[in-house]
Amino acid sequence: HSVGIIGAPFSKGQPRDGVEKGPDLIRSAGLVEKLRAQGCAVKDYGNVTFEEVANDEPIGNVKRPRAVGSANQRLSAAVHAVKNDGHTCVMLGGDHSLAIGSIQGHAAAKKDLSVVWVDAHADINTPLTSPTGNIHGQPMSYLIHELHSKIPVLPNFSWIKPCVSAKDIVYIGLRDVDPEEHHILTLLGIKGYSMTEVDRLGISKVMEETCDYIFSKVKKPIHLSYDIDALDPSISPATGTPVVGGLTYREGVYITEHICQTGMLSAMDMVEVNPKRGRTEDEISSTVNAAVDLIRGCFGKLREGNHPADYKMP
Ligand code: DIR
Ligand code: MN
Ligand code: MN
Ligand code: MN
Repeated sequence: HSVGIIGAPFSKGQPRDGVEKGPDLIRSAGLVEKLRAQGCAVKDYGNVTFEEVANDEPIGNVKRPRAVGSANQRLSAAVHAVKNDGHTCVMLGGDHSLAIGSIQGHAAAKKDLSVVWVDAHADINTPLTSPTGNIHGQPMSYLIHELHSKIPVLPNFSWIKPCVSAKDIVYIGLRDVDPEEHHILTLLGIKGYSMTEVDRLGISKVMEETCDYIFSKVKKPIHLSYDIDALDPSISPATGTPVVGGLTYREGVYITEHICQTGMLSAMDMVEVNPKRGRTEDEISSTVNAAVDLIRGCFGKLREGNHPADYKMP
């Protein structure tokens, strides 16, 4: 695997401080070294820098639209460049509003994508349905063709072009979906495996069905958007909006192993790791280590063990 890493230390898609520390914390846990040790070629592109936006007053109830729009435009260009260099892109967030730029930049390089969204939340509120006004609960709505007519004009958002079809999305891990979001998911017939389906089918069947579904016509490149709050808060408590009853560590890793073996992973996001939400050092390290392991699972780490193809026993 050839991996390009981009950090996006950005938190203004939601109200809690600390999530901007995610990228450097995940690197400090040895991400690059561990990926290299498992045989990946890794280029770290460093962190995207974001402009300070003054007077970023809400538009309707949408909070900090100018900062979020501008940050995502920069991220989009950075992801596009990593894809043009031929790497699988790993975007380290930051909050989940960054999926706007990550998916947009990915789509600019690879026009037909499928999106696998692993999250407790659907993040598909429109600016008009959002109960909180936080853009990290809205990124999918800006990206889906079928919702384009429902998106009002926002400052610094005019560069965004919808680039994903409702039929090319699969959700896994849902357990905190707003009524307005549930309506959108139903209306558009979006495929999803809530925690109820994970309980009913087991994670192996969920992944088998997910891949049958996204590969039913052509094998499109996969964008995996992984919100660390998909995992149960007993494993990843250091996140802004933890929800009980989440994926186990093993279910979370299984998703990455299965996506890896499709050979179609083209870009991924690892978002919402927030050290300031951990109450102890152990809570923080458990969350960060889980994020690292999920990324490693995407790039060939197997729990059964690995050895290099050219290994010679001494
Ligand atoms: C809620 C919470 N649905 C919202 N979303 C979160 O703000 O739209 N997403 N926490 O990660
Ligand atoms: Mn999310
Ligand atoms: Mn291009
Ligand atoms: Mn979430």
